[in-house]
Amino acid sequence: MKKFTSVKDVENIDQLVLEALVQKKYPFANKELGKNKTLGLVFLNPSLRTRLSTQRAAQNLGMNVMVMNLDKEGWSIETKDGAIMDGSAAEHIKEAAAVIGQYCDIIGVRSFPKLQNREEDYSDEVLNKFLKYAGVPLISLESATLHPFQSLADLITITEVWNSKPKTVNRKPKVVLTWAPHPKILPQAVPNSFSEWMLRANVDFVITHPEGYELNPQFTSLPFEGRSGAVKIIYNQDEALKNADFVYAKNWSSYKEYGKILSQDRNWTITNKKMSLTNNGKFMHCLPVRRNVVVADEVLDGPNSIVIQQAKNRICSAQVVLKKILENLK
Ligand code: SN0
Repeated sequence: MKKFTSVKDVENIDQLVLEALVQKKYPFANKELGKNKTLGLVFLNPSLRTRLSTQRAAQNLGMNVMVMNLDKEGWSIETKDGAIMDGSAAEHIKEAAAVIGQYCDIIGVRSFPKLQNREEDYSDEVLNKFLKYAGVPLISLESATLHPFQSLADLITITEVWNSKPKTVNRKPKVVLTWAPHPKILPQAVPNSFSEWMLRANVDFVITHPEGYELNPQFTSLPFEGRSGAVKIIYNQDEALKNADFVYAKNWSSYKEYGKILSQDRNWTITNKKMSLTNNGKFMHCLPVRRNVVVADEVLDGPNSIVIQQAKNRICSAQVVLKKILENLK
């Protein structure tokens, strides 16, 4: 593997999940692989799970790690080509990325969208300029449009839980991604990414959201090799939740009316009553989560919540990808 910015960088996702589960079982089996190699993690936005799990994964592989909160600790960065830099930005991304590339063997970058201009956000400028100028393999720690490590951890978790069921269950799991209310304007990266991974996974995938929250069709309706393609979108949440094996809740702001909050409807909050419509479904969320807005305490604290297992799987998700990139460096 040369980079990890989307599911498209993965040759075989089922194989990657199996290898991740091997990394989870034997976390120190490859601790010589990363010897004398350095991972640089560059954050332009806050992080808890991504920062710590990626660091832990790199350490398990014997790597050194450097972390920089570029937004708070670095020079303020200019990203536009041809900019006349007589304002507040002191350094252009061309030099910043190239210099960090001199210090690191692999670079991870987190950069959220501004949610003001759709074209600008969907050009994923920071990620793509790091790709262009860093000169070393790049991993996305959540870009303006995608969060591939999260989606890989989600698929690992679904696989683990589903495979632990008695072998008499011989069908695909039904996975429902549901929009949920939130007080703030949030990116579409997590749902975009979850959708593009679920489209390629061996699951029945449904998305439910109020009208106007349709995601960029680029991530929900791509037809491709061997699998059928389009995501089922159901606007009635109760109907969508029927017989779900996994309920993945997440808020996002509108893609159509870009960056807008179109609904704050608390009828979309995931409660025990909503979960009772499912097939004893498991509750998932990428975290951080707003309790009693996105999901009721009773669900999050209940026996069917697998959010902590999901967060734990961020380690083997990052570790399997770093392992594949390190193997390719040699
Ligand atoms: C981010 C998002 O993309 O939705 C990161 C998720 C992994 N979440 C938030 O920014 C939540 C912020 C909040 O105030 O709840």
